[in-house]
Parts: sequence; C-alpha cells; structure tokens
Amino acid sequence: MNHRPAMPLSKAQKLRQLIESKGLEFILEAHNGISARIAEEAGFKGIWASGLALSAQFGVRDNNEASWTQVVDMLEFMSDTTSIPILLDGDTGYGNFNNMRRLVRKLEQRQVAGVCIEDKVFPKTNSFIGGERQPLADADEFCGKIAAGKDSQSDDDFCIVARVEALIAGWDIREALRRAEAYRHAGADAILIHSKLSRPDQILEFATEWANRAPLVIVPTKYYSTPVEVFRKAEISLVIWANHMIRSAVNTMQKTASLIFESEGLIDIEDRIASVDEIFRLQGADELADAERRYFSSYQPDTKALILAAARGDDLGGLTEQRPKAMVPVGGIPLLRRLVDKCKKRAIDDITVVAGYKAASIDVSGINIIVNEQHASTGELASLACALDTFTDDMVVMYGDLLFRSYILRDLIESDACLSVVVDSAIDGNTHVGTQDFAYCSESDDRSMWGQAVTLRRIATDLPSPEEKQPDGRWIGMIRVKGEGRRWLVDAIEALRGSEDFNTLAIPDLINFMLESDRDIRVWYIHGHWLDVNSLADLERAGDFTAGQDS
Ligand code: SPV
Ligand code: MG
Repeated sequence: MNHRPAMPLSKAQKLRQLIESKGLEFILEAHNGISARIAEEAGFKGIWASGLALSAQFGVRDNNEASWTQVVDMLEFMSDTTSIPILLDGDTGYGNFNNMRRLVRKLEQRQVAGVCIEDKVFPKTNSFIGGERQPLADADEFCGKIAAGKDSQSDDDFCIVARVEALIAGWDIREALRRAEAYRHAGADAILIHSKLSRPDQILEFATEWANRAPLVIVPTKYYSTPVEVFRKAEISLVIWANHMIRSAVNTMQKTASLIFESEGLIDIEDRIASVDEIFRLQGADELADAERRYFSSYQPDTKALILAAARGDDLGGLTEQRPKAMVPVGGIPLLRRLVDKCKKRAIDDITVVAGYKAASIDVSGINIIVNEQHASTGELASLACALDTFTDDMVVMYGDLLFRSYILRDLIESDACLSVVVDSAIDGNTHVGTQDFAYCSESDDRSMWGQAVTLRRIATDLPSPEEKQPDGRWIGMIRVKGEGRRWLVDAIEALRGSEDFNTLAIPDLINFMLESDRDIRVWYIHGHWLDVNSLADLERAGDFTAGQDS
C-alpha cells in the first residue's frame, strides 16, 4: 500500500471541485485582501472577485474604468492572504481573444483559480444599469475568446466560466440556451446564467431546459428572497453572493463617518467597530512576530517589566501620606519614574505596575496600571498575583522602590536561566534598616566568578547568629523570568493561593517555595550599585546615589 501523504489541493483544483460538486456550493464577494480573509474565516470555500465591488472600492464605476492590471494587482493581495480559490469576475475579458490569453496567464501566475467572462462588449456596464440597452457580444467571437483562454491556461484545473447575458439584455430563454450551448462547446467549464428579475423564474426555466449539460452558476442578487432549497432542487452548482461585503462595508463606514463627524469624538464609536488588535490579527501580526524570532538575527524579545508598587512605605512618614512609596521623589523625580526610564533605556516598553495604596496618585506615563484593591490587607505576593494574567515568558519582576545602575538590568536580561535573581554580595556595606532579604547561594561571590552558574538556596529575612553560616548576599528585589520560568512562577502562586497565610506572604516566600519544589534559580552577583528606599535615611542615601550618575 502506498502511504504517501496526499498533496494539498491547488486553488484551481479546489475551484473545480466546487463547480463540479454534486451539492450546491456558495462563494462570497470580496474586493481586497482583508475582505478576502474575512470571507475565508467565515467558512466560505471560495471567493468571487466581483467587478462591481472591486471598482467600487477603487471609487470608480463598474465600466472598466479601473484597468485590468489594477484589478490583477488587487487580486494578488487577495490571493496571497487566502487559501481558498478566487473566481475573478473578468467582465468581457478586457478586450479580444488576445487580451483574454494574457489575462489567463497573469491570473495563473497569481494562483487565481478561474475567471468568468460575460458576453457583452468592452467597455461593459453593470447588468443592473439599463440592461436592455446593452449590446451582446457576437457569439462566435465570444466562443473564440473562451477557446483562446482555455488554450492558454497551463493548469488543467483553471476554470473558465462563460456568463450568458441574454436574459439581462432582454432576449428570451432560447437565445440564452443557444449561446450557453455554443460556449460549452467552445470549452467553458461552467455557465453563469444571469437574471435581474426579483423572482427566479427565468433561471429555473433555463436550468430545466439546460438539463445539466455543464455546471450552472447563478447570482441571486435580485431574487435574493428565494430559498436556496429551490436552487438545490434545480441542481444549480454554485451560488455567488456577489456584492454583500462591499455593501456592508459601505454601510458601516457611512455610519462611522457621520457619528465621528457629528460627535467630534470617538467615544460613541469605539465599542462598535473592530478593535485595532483585530486588525493586527487579520493582518497576521503574530506570524511576523514568530518569524522575527526565527530569522531576525538582531531580534530582541520583548521583555516585560512588572513593578510592585502597592505599598505605602510606612517608615517614610508624611512623605507617603498622599502617595505610595514608589512616587516619592528622589532628586525631584519619583522613584517609579526613574525605574520606568531605566526599563525604557533597556528597550523594555511593556511595563505593568501593580498599584494599591493611593493608586490614583501614580501619574507616570508609559505604564499599564493594575490595582490590588485589597492592598491594605494583603502583601506583595497577593499584589503579584493580581498581575498573573499579564505574565509573559520573558519578564523582569521588580520592587517599585529600587534604584540601581543600568548595567544590572542589562546583565540580568541576558541571563538565559528560567529564573534568575540579582544578589548583592557587598553585604556589609549595604545593610540597613528595613526589609532584609538575605540570600544563601550555592557558592559565595569571590568576585572572580563572572558567568559561573551559582544557584540560590534560600532567602531569609533575619541575619543568623555570628557562629552560623552567614548569607552570601542580599537579594535586591529583582527576578528575571524566562520561558518555563513563567510556569514555575504561576504554579507556585496557584499552589500558595490555597494556603491560609497567602495574604501575608512576600516575594521571598514565593522564591523559597519554588526552591523547596526543586526549581533551579540562578544567582547574578553584583557588588553594590543599588539601593532600595525604606526609610528617611535610605532616601538621603538615594539622593547621593542618583546625584551625578545616571547609568
Ligand atoms: C459583479 O459582482 O460585478 C457582477 C455580478 O458582475 S452583477 O453585479 O450582478 O452583475
Ligand atoms: Mg461584474
């Protein structure tokens, strides 16, 4: 047995299947790349590149005012953005048999699956504008055009649909049948029989007389109230919903334009129209992001910063009466502003701040704020958990009262461990009142271990007695999360959420929990060059720290 995987069908094969299928099939009008994609997403198995809709979106009449190359250029966008077949409404073939030959070749080059040509005279007019006055093409000449098109296609499955306009132009069924038969003999793959009546009578009579000699295609724009069961029973092959995307777009755009004009604002319209993100999705923005990761050598992943700034900072007294600690100015600039600037300098532009105490006083631009409404009765871990939905697999979590030299963040970002923490080994010179997160590590920092893999063992908030093993440094309040590290973090938060004391837990509790769960946490040693602000004395030091240096 041959188990070779089946080749995917070409677009031309798909159109041929639609046209030749036993059941009734439907295709929808589209007039540009985005409408074509929307038609495919809705579930349609094919697209009608309508001459009316294409000319309308260009803002011109359906009288061959847009050149055929302009039409073909638009088809290229439509074809590139879809995997379903496109049947072009090719009007009269844009000239004689010779123009038709070139058209077919150009369409095949763009993977357009077929073309429908109508037996009228170039330049044509839409069938619903004074149809009776429109001259029909000479049937023999039209047959030559069909044959020329068939002879010039290189893919056997490319379809040429011959459209009979006799009923539109006021001829009778016999003329329509005579022409359809001639076109079938000339090589047409299907016949489109068009009518402008509001009832399907002419179409049904034609179908009965035609008796399935070749697949029949119809455009029920005028007889739209006819149930499709009627078409099914008449053994029609393909129904074209010919202009409903352009009409719905026009309707919505008219309403939107008036509303914005009249209200002189966007507030009334924003929720009624597609979001900008939806446009990005339809444009395939995600695929580009993936491709950048794979192919773009200087690609820098979008690192996110998550800053915890819910605390008041009780030891700062009156300074934090009206604002959280993170908004206390150092050298005239709030701590949080300094932190955000540090992030932006490292191209970290996705910055989420978890606020709590006096959240409304945070007026730092360039951040997204999440509020821990329970900040008064919960701790750091609960604040972090508020931002769980924004976690990414490439982020840095930081306290909002940190001041540090830029290189610390730069080096931390370069760490490829799932979780990394920054530990200051200059422990003696930097201990002061306030939170003390003493770090015990697999190795002490002997200042010559640049890049060596040191791991964290535990964080303790109290210094041990002098005879016990002394800590290797202080955790400065920064965690780097990468890849799998995000899941470790989320799993640990979810597990701790179940514990009774969850609301009182701090980030070191989370870190210790992960260590107890055998997660590997990498240590990045630094030696000074940072501060956190817990007291007025810290604040004074902070002023000195920032004075004259900003790197
Ligand atoms: C089109 O969609 O451009 C057509 C169908 O040709 S109709 O407008 O009904 O003639
Ligand atoms: Mg048309």
